Amino acid sequence: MKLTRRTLTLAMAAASLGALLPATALAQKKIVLGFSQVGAESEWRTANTESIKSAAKEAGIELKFSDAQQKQENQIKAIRSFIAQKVDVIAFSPVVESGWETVLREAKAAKIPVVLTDRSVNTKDDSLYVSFMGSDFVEEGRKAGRWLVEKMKDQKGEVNIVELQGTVGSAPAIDRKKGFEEIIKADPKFKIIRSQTGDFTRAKGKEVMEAFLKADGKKINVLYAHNDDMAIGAIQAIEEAGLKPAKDITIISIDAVKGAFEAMIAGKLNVSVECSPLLGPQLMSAVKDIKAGKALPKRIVTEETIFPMEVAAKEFPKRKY
Ligand code: GZL
Repeated sequence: MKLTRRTLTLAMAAASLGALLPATALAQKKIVLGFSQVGAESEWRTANTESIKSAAKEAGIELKFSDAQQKQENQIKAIRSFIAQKVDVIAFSPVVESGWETVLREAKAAKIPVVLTDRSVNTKDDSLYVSFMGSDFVEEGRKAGRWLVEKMKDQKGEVNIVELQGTVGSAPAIDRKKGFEEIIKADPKFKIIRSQTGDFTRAKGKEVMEAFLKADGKKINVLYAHNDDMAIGAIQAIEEAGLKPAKDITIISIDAVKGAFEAMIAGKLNVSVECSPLLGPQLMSAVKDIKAGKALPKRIVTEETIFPMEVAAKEFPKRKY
């Protein structure tokens, strides 16, 4: 490129300006995101955490990450710490729906925008958060119910269902129950004879299923588990009771994590409704939009499907979580 006198002058001016400004001012200041995660209770959660951490790295966003070990008080503490550190944006997956308004008002007073991911909160004041991105848990419950109604359409007698609920008070537990019951109530042959929380974990899912089997063993036709981890724990209990999972007891679950595909391929789980944990890239894009002053939709719904055991082997190699 031929250097004209003008180009040379401009280049020298830029160089001298650069020498005047501290290097940091020249480098784009990194966006700082404070993220409070529910915990590490399930395969789904582990995949969700991985998605958030890798997407932050990819996006060049500084991530301050906190694991609340499924305790709301730890999430509130983490959010207050992010406020004190004056992060640019706060995001979190609320372990339960209620009890957030005070701390969200503190974030609002500090002028720090908040994004809800995965789960939502109960609040009348939706100015307390910019956007909620995640699955439609009611629809996930409906998908589970519709699959069961279709599977049992020729069944004449009663269909006795036991239900392993997710964490008490959490949006997925409340809404997955609601959606499932909305569908099965159309036919009185479907009866939920027992329903108890397994807190989304394998260990608790196994423990509660052992109690269900002890109380109602032979009467149980169907298990509806709000996530795969509890279903996998329950499968162990069913086998230890001398019964065949997915044959003696039809098993319906939600998440579609790797463990669910392995169980379906082994013929031990009938179906898993997809609930994608891969929210990281969408969250980082939202964070950048917020910093750029762009408006965000209040609700961003994750697109999902359902995987019956018949397609598991074909679909498994394509799965990303
Ligand atoms: C759903 C998520 C739930 C998963 C569980 O989006 O909040 O929490 O279904 C996880 O596996 O523990």
